[in-house]
Amino acid sequence: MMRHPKPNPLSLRLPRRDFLRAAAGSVGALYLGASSGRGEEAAAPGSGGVRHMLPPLPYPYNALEPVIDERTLRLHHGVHHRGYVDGLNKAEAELQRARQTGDLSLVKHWLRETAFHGSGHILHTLFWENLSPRGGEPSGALAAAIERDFGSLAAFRGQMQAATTQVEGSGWGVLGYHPTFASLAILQAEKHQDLTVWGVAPLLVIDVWEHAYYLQYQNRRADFVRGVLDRVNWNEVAARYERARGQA
Ligand code: MN3
Repeated sequence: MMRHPKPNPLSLRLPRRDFLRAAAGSVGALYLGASSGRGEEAAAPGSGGVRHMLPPLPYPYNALEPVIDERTLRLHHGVHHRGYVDGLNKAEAELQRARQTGDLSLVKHWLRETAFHGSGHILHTLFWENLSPRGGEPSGALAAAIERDFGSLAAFRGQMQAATTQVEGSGWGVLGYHPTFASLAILQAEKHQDLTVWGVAPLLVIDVWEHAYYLQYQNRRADFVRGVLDRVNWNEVAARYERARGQA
């Protein structure tokens, strides 16, 4: 199997720490055994860059009791999270097949699957790593940023508690850093994704709201997109790619 020398920006850097400790009871250990150590494995060229793997938990299944009991955590990690990993690999394989055969009719469907399972995989991986048996309080630059952007740790906790509790239906509460605004932000995510994959750095965007093309192209959106793709500033895209790789 070929390995990419550089990590794909989409890939997760999953530390090998605690691997041995977690391996005994871990479903993920079976997958990690053959991997590069990131928990994601380089795949053949053209296939999307990585074959995704279920990372082992960074602690034993009973380590979070009584907040999360062992039965719940085994099911959540070993069945639900694994479902997202498998679904993401399947969607990326189908997209590869579409590129190879030229039958692009189901791209919308497989991108929806990519967004759903990709965001599920990323958010669950973060969730496991965000937790520890002991808990604690933020310190240093993060504590200062929380104070600056929310007023106090207590005020942050209040808003995070409300935002997460008030998610409509299934979803997530998220504390994020917004690089454009250089500030922290609390977000809600419904389901996992809303057609994004969390953690992606945008490199090239194309506006297809009607105001972007309708005066000139009316309903011929495809002609507009084709024209835009002929006018891309690839130097700018490459510069963004370099910056995004530096952040990974
Ligand atoms: Mn879940």
